[in-house]
This record gives sequence, structure tokens and C-alpha cells, in this order.
Amino acid sequence: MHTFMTNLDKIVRAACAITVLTFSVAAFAGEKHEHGDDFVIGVSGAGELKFEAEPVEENEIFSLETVSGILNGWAGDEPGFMPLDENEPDEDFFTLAIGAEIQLVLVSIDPALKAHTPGFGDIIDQPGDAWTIATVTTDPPAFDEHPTWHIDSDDPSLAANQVVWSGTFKFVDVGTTAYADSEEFTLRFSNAHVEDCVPGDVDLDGIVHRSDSCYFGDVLRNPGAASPDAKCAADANGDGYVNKADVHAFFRILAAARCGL
Ligand SMILES: [Ca+2]
Ligand SMILES: [Ca+2]
Repeated sequence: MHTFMTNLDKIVRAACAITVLTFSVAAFAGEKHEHGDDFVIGVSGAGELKFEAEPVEENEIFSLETVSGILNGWAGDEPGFMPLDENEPDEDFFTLAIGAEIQLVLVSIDPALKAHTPGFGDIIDQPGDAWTIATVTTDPPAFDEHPTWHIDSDDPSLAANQVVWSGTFKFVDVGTTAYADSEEFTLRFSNAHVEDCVPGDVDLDGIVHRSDSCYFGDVLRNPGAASPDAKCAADANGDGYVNKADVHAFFRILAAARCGL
């Protein structure tokens, strides 16, 4: 009996740790429309494009809002892209020189996630697609460009059980400065309100309770009929999809809640 209780205790404590970790990731998603979410682009002393980006450092998930009309599904314009405007030699981070022409180039992307260029002139959704963010014509450089990030509900490849969509990009210079490509980076988006997402609270009443297990089963069986927020709560293992792999994690969270931990 003692061994059983010890193991159970380990399980529920692990479940609490998972819940806290998920909360800490989700907390950053609430900071919308602040320049802290934007990329700052510059170059190293060796001539390689660099960036500073809290969303990448913090592994942020951007919540997209429901849209219909020109675009259907969920969309938003954060993050955007700005230049470094003052040299930071201590960090080997310098301003872009006149003549730099900076592109955002797509490396890989989840189905149904896309970026529309400002003015909706182009869609970035295939590996190799490139959007010219800005050409530098001033010293220091100045631009502030935001694409429209979009999870497309009209796209037949949209996965019904998906919670988080990812795209991997890099910055490329096609201007006269010929800087080397930046490191690749990944951006993550969700159609759920991830800042409010409580893993396990699938009926969205604010409490993790055994009644959530019925709703969890419903989402698992028919994710296409569930709301994005319910799917976020049902993604108990936090891997961005609702599927059988969440069952164990869900019941660990439920056990932790029932024991008042
Ligand atoms: Ca609940
Ligand atoms: Ca999952």
C-alpha cells in the first residue's frame, strides 16, 4: 500500500509539474500588440543576419482571432519585423547597412497555416516562398512590417485535431550588402485562446473535474465538432494535437485535481 501511494504521489506531482509548465508557456501569449513580440533584425560583425525575438526565446504561441470574409478561419498580425536601430557591439549585433534587402523565406510549414504579405498581394505557404520585408535606404534603418498570419479554415488540409500550427523561416539578404542567411527560427500559432487554456478543463467551466472526462472523450472521438478552446484543453500532453497520446496525461491531470494538488 505504501509503495502504491508513493507511486501515485509521484504521478500526481508530475501532473502538477506539467500543468505549471503549460501555464508558463501560455502566459506569454497574452502580451499582444506590443513591440516586445516583434523581431528586431540586424547583422553580426561577420556579416550574418541576426535577430532578437522574445517569441522565439520564450517559445510563445500566438493566438489568432476568428475571421471571415476575405479570409476565413483565424488570423492576426503579430509578430512583425523591425530593424535594429543602434549598434550593440557587446552582443555582436549591428544595424543593417543601406542596400540590404531583407526577405522572410519559408523553410517548412504545417498544412493550412500561411502568411499573407501586407496588402494581401502574396501568400507565403510553400517552402522557398519569399517575402521582401524591406529594402534599407536610411541610416539607421527604419521599417515596421507585419504580415497577416492565417490558419485557413477553407484549406482542405486543415487537421481537425490540431491545436498548434508551426512554421519555420529564415531571413535572407538579396541586396547589395549580400549578408549571409540568418539561423532558422520557428513561429507557433493557435486558433485557441492559449493564454486562458487550462489543460484538462475540456468543458471550459474553469475547474478540472471528473465531468471533464466525458467532454474529453467527445473531443477525442470527434475533434472536428469541438471548439478550438476545448481542443486546447484536451491536448493534455501539450504536443499541439488531440489524440490517444493525450489519454494518459489527461487522467494524470484529473487525478492531481481530485487530490487537491
Ligand atoms: Ca471543467
Ligand atoms: Ca496532444
